[in-house]
Amino acid sequence: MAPSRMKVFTSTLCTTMHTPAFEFLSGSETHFYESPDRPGVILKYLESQGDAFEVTERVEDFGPGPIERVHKQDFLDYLKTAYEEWIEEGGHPNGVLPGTIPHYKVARLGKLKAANCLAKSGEYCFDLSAVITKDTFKAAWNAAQVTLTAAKDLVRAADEFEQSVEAGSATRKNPPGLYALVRPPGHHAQSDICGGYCYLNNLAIAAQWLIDQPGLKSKADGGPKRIVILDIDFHHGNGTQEIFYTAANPLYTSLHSIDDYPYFTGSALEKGEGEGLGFNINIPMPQATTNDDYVETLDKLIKDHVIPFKPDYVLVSLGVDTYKDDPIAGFLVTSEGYPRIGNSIRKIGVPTLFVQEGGYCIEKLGLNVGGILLGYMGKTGTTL
Ligand code: Q9C
Ligand code: ZN
Repeated sequence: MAPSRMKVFTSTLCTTMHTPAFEFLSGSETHFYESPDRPGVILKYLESQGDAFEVTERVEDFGPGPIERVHKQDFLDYLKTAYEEWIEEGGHPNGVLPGTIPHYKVARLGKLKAANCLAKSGEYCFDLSAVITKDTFKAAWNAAQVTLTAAKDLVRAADEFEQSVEAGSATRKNPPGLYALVRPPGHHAQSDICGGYCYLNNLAIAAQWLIDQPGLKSKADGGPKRIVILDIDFHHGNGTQEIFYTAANPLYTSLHSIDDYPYFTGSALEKGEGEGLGFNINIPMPQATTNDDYVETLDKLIKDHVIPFKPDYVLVSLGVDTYKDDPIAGFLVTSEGYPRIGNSIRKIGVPTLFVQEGGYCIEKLGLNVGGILLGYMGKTGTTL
């Protein structure tokens, strides 16, 4: 039997606590696009889809260990205390925002140490879109814990699936899927720098945790579980790339716009280093990419790289800022395209955890995220 309901892991302890007042877009001050309203509209859509989804607010506490495996201690200490220090120094209660970022043509990092929070805010953040508000650290921490809770359930679901396949009651055509509905997002957060609405890299933390579990062995080679990260957010996941750049597992793959944010990463020439060489695959696409172009490119990536890696799990950085009306992006994917994308991911035939990243067209956010998840389940949305 194919699993008929997809489990959705979420918690208001992450989704509503982080509330920056504004951001800058092309030189003007605007509302914060990565809005606390985003998870609510997604949930509302998922709950309108008959009984396709099962929402749980259960969050397990994995402690700091799995987060410290991915992020550096000095960065975590900074994130935890930044807001308080900022206020003590006389910073605006809106939150921590760098004024000076140590540009590579200026900085001599290591020789000069940031003396106060205003200086550190530049050292630990690469752009102006990751304001640290009063509860940002707690929200990001809880988002990581929710994602870890989902990752642990992925292990259970995958084991159950394997047994069902052996017993002949399930086929590899319908692998189980799970969804971590979290914010703030994670894929721009590197090991020791935040940016792009991201503070802690939820998906990277979950991937490393899965690889680290001593009792979990890969079906392919008996080593640690093999993971493919499929990053389908419009923007390149510079954070996830950096975190795993020298590792042969997970395999990081990304489809993204080459002409857009974060501008200085995401080239196809970035292939990984050392043991990681060949295990970082960037597929930049032009602005105005359409459904057909996107699905064709995704299918080729899956055939050429994802399936040959023999993953035990697939972790998807799920962004729907590829949508044609996204206010900060530039692709032309439509709401009809998302079920096709989900269907392509289903055809990998491997248990998959979807982790929420970007997507800023609030009106269609539920429909588009839901489209991917329903497409993965071999269903289509009722209100397409
Ligand atoms: N013209 C995510 O989707 N602002 N982050 C860029 C673009 C920051 C996107 C302005 C965009 C961050 C998770
Ligand atoms: Zn994005």
